[in-house]
Amino acid sequence: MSKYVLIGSKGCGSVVIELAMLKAGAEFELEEIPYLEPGPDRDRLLELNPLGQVPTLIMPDGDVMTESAAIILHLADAFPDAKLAPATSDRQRPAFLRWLIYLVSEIYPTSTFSDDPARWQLPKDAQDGYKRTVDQYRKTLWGHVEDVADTPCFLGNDFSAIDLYIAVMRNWRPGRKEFSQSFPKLTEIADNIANDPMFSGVLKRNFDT
Ligand SMILES: N[C@@H](CCC(=O)N[C@@H](CS)C(=O)NCC(=O)O)C(=O)O
Repeated sequence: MSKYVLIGSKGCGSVVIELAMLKAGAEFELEEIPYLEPGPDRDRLLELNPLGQVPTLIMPDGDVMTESAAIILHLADAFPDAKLAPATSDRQRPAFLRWLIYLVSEIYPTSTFSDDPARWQLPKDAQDGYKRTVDQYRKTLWGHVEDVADTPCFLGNDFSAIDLYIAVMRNWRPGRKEFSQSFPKLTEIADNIANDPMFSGVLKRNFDT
């Protein structure tokens, strides 16, 4: 095997990695699967990643990587010309690391733990209120990102993979319309990515926009 195999699903965090692969010019194959649906695809995914999450990446040497931020940092190392991350000596590097990890550890899990409250045994009559509370909290979390965001890229003039996350995650609940009303700088960053011919096709395919 000489290329990456990216296991992903429509509209998921795997789209961030697909965009990063394009930017890196990495050779990869995308395997889109219904990641939550019981069946052979999910069984195989669980063998590769016990959390059954996408993105799951099979490396050219057959090793497996999970966790989108780790995959981004790997791609940044393996394909430095793509500038997915500021160089270690760059003064933007600490801010990049801080907000990359914030996106995956603070904001991303608000989807995991509230998209389907029934999964977590929440009583039916509590589910709507819970979702509203989490949505409000997610809005607060995004607000902190908006407060520190620069434009046209999150880090100012320099593209980084954080821009890719924003371009993907703005489509998640409660949706990009509400997102654009609350977060103009993040919307500008996401629009710049969506208008880039390198990324526009993948974003259209995933988010029907
Ligand atoms: N921390 C992981 C989160 C990945 C994740 O939660 N992916 C979602 C799809 S967007 C998923 O697979 N959810 C299924 C689950 O958590 O059971 C990452 O950043 O890659």
